[in-house]
Amino acid sequence: MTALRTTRQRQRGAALLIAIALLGLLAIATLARALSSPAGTDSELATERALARARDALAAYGALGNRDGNQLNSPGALPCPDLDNDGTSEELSSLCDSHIGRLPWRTLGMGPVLDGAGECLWYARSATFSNNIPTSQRGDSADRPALNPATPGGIVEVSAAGVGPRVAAVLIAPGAALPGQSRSGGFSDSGCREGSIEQFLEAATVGGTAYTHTDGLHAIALQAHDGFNDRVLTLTTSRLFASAGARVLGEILLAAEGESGSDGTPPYAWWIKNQWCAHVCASGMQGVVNLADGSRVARALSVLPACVGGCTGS
Ligand SMILES: [Ca+2]
Ligand SMILES: [Ca+2]
Repeated sequence: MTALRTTRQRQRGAALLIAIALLGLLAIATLARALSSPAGTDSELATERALARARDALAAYGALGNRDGNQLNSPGALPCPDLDNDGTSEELSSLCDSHIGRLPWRTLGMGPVLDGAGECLWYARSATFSNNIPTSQRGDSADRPALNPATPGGIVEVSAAGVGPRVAAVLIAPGAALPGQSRSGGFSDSGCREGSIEQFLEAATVGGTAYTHTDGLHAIALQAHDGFNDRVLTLTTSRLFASAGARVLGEILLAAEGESGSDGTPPYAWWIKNQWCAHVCASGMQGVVNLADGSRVARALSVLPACVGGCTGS
């Protein structure tokens, strides 16, 4: 009898150990699953982070107007999107036949920029902000205006409240493929899935009017719903020229330091063609660039170009 009782106790002990082991495995599996598939908020955070990184890089690029840091392009000019999915901008005018495409992350000096669904960002710029427009032709026509803080953006922001302000550019996170959309299973050399723009970006209706991302003319800021899951972050003209204006003030300083007797007039075509003299003013010992949203960029400068006037109200 004693031997039988001992055997039963051993069996119960073994069963208990197995149960504990199974519970442990279940806990490990649950933890692993939680870590490998982020919750909705983590995915959304990844998307917001990608959009913000891309916007900062775009504004920085726009401050120089080109990748090489030379003086050929206008401060504030934005690159052509990547239209053939290799990560680089179509920089030659003859190859840039659209103002919407994928973010040219190689040209911006970034690695691949992915949203929370693992998709590459898209990007649209205002046609008038194109750095495919030669500086020598700026100010010659309505579609090639002088590029400065007063130049209006060409992309219309759309929210649930309706049509909003115009912006210089928009970054778009496409999100996961929706029913009816088909994207390649693999990735190209750029790290982005292949597929036409309609396979990534959608349209939405606000107040009875349909707006679409695929035309590159709208920035639709709406919550995801059936048939629409794009997320956007806009680059306003003020945010763009906060960087580009700082560069212009820096160029005045460099010109003044570089040549004895100089009044700081930058010796480049972009200064004249983009009418910067009318967009820099003097406030005490500071050079100031006023931005469209009422904010301003200022820098202490010992001299300012002779054509620069005093700031209104200072
Ligand atoms: Ca390309
Ligand atoms: Ca989408």
